[in-house]
Amino acid sequence: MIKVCYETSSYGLKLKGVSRVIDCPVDGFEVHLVPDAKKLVEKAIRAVFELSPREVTFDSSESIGYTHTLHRFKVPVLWGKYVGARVVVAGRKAIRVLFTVPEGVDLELKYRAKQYSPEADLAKVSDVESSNSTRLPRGQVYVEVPIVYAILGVPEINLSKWLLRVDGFVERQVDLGLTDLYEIGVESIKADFHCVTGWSARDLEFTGVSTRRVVELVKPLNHVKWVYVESMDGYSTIIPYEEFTKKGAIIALEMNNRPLDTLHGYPTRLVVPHLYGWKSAKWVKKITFTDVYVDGYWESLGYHPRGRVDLEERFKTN
Ligand SMILES: Nc1nc2c(c(=O)[nH]1)N[C@H]1C(S)=C(S)[C@@H](COP(=O)(O)O)O[C@H]1N2
Ligand SMILES: [Mo]
Repeated sequence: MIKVCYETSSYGLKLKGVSRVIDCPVDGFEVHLVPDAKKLVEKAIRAVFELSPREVTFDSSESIGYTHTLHRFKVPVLWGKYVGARVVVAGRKAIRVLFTVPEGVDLELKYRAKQYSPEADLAKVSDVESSNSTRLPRGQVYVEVPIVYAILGVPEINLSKWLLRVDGFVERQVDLGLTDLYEIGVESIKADFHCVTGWSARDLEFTGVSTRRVVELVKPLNHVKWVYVESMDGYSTIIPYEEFTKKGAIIALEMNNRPLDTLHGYPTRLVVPHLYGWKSAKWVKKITFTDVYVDGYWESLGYHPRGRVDLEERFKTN
């Protein structure tokens, strides 16, 4: 049922009091309803931790697209603290169970956790080209306006101190203010926006500096494979270099011809329309070109390293 577990974490989760995530792909466990998922959590805990759980309590369920469901549970441990458990279900099969271990809880694992490596999840090739088609992608429903998310809260912005840093394996590292960004040259794109939870917003217009323009400016070195993006609120995400530089990807300064409003990421956010929305980090402060894969906030909770909408890459599969 569980052959391997990965240990991971991310800065944003640490801000939420989670010190590490134990993420285990699951094979051959059917989940129809919440009680099945609860059984899986109880089994998995015994398989993974040196811990015999007391009452596992149900927290909430959420549908992710048409095909996926997420069930959340709480597993009380000592001192009134609890380990969070998440069961990811695709159709009727559990595909992952993840445990979020809080700061100050030192749980022994029954084996050595491994490091997730994204290669297998990226290898899935397809003849479907990433397209900006106006058709509704599989598993999505239209909403009138994009739903605002701020999983780590809305940061306070002091524009006089704000600079966007672009660094890592580049020929020229830069720090850019808002006027620098406008001077580099802005353009507008029109695109649909797709959140992995299943909603899509149509025909949003974003104005800003294309990621291709940024790449021309800093000149990433040949061995760059990943782009790690950090936000002022502590949020982070990671994008394959190849996807980051695709046409349509933009460091947005405006949405629908007005400066981004605070809730949508002022002063700048990334928008990569062909990837699920969590890759489009708001309140961006740093973009780092790198050769290694590291989980960002949602990737550390089992979400896909690439997140292409046309391939329905919602969760990791390995
Ligand atoms: N800093 C930050 N960026 C973020 C998020 C967040 O919580 N914090 N949520 C992501 C998710 S899951 C989605 S779907 C989009 C939503 O964009 P919106 O809030 O502008 O609608 O922002 C993404 N960028
Ligand atoms: Mo999202």
